[in-house]
Amino acid sequence: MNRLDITVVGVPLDYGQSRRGVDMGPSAIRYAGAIKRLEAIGHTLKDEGDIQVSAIERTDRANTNLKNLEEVVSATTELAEKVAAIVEKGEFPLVLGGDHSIAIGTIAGLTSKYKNLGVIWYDAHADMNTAETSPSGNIHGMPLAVTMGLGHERLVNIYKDGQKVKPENIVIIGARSVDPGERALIKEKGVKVFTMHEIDRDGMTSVMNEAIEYLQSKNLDGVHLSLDLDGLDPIYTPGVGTPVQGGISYRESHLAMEMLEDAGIITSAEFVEVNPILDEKNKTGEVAVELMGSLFGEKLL
Ligand code: HAR
Ligand code: MN
Ligand code: MN
Ligand code: MN
Repeated sequence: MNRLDITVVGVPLDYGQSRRGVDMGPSAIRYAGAIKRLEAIGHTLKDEGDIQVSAIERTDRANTNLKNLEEVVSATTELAEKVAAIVEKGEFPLVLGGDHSIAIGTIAGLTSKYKNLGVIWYDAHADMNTAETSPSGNIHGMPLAVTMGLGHERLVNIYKDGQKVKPENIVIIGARSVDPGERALIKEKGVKVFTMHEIDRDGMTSVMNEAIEYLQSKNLDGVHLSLDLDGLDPIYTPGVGTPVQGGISYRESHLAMEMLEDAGIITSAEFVEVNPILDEKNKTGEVAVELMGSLFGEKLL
């Protein structure tokens, strides 16, 4: 990989879902050595610290079934502005979560530079619920719908109004827990999904080749990797709030990252859902950093 100017932003947000603790994710990932690991590859790192998130949940609830909407709107708005400033300087944004609702802000900010952005969503879940279809009211189950312009208007209009990414520019990898409303939306919008079935049947090499070729056919000016650590099997990443067994393996995940690096298509990344309270001695934070190593060009030999 070319040497990159990587700018790190942490988002200690845990209000997009119901289990506290994922707000400590950015610390856990830093503590696992993210900055030094990427510097050792030859990249230049700048850590801009964390977005401000209130430690105290608001009690004046907005009139909606979406949990903690105000907190999520304020953190993702600040994040979007930060990410926009980073890409405008020609730097590579590396965002540390936080729950997956933060992707609403990351992706919104990316659109200040990228006018035809692709997204790889590495996740056990599709995160394509809207307020109407969500079984939980948890906003971390909604960010991919929001980036397509679907869902609560406060979320859809963060940073700028409406759709940020075209549905046909999205690839989901690792899905194995998809709600009925999400399934309908995937079909209706034509989102490309590689479930665990395709990974089992065809192997990760074939899935990644197909995913990369698919995105390369779309005339994109950038591709964002949104990696939810629950995409991996919980035996490798136990420190996540919504584990789903039967997931992507540790080696398959390294391979996926290495193939993305070889393809040279990734222009921004985020690593989300690391919850140290649920983790075993920061194992999940460490896996996040190891995968970053492969994504940013670390070689075994
Ligand atoms: N689909 C379920 C919901 O909407 C669970 C979503 C869990 N999401 C994440 N992010 N952990 O992938 O509530
Ligand atoms: Mn908190
Ligand atoms: Mn997710
Ligand atoms: Mn998930």
